[in-house]
Amino acid sequence: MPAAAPPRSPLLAPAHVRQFVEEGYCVVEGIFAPAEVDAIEAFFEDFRSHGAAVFDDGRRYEEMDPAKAQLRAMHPHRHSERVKAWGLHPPLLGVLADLLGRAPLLAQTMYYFKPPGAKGQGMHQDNFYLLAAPATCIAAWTAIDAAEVENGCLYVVPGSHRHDIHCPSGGADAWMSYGDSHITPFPRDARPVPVPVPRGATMFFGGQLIHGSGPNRCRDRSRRTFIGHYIDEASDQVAEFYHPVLDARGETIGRLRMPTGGGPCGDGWLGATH
Ligand SMILES: O=C(O)CCC(=O)C(=O)O
Repeated sequence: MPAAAPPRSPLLAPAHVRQFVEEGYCVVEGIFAPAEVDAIEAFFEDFRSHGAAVFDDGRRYEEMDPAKAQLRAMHPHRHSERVKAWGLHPPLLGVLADLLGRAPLLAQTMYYFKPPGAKGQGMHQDNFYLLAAPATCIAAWTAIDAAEVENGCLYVVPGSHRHDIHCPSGGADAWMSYGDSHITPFPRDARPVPVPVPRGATMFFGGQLIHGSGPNRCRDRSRRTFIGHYIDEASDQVAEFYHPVLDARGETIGRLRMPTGGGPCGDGWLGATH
């Protein structure tokens, strides 16, 4: 992580970099133009209505959560050039490069529909799953609906990006029990704060930051989000689920290893996905 070096992206103010370095996250506006946000929304609404047919390779697309009524699409960039282009959107990669201090590589995309009544996601750290090393990973989380407490925005523990990975230890989530959390019980000194994100803005957070989301308590408002997870070009490994990893041109990075000896929490968690 850079020591608050002056950002090169015109979208990133020094205050964003400071917040990212000190608290582990920041919210940046204007990475996707309003028409691009509309296009992302329209693509995934089409998917909701018509299913896998909207992807370039149609029926080969596998939904992760069919039983949960398409709560999310997993790795859609592997099946659509349009989604890949959104995941590799140059202004997005520019901000990621500033925050990482190195070129980002795309490891994962997701689209969350999070309709009214959907549960949230338990508290976790992304690099527990990605196992990127020696550098960690980073998320770019773009709100398609304004995300607020009522519709289930993210909660984060500011400063927890400096923590090591918390290994699962069993027991109930002492903060809020929804979704699956690998952080059980919740660390005593952790104080989660909600992070509202306006439509079209992008929240960035580091791979060690403890985060999760609340349920969508709205009757008629979704909390849709387009998410990319990236590793830094200095990484030499990432978990199997995230291969193939792509560079800015969409080319596969062939040199990355898949960890085989287990992460900091041992072999039993290898292959866990969030
Ligand atoms: O959007 C959410 O509710 C959870 C997303 C998340 O945990 C992530 O992108 O790492």
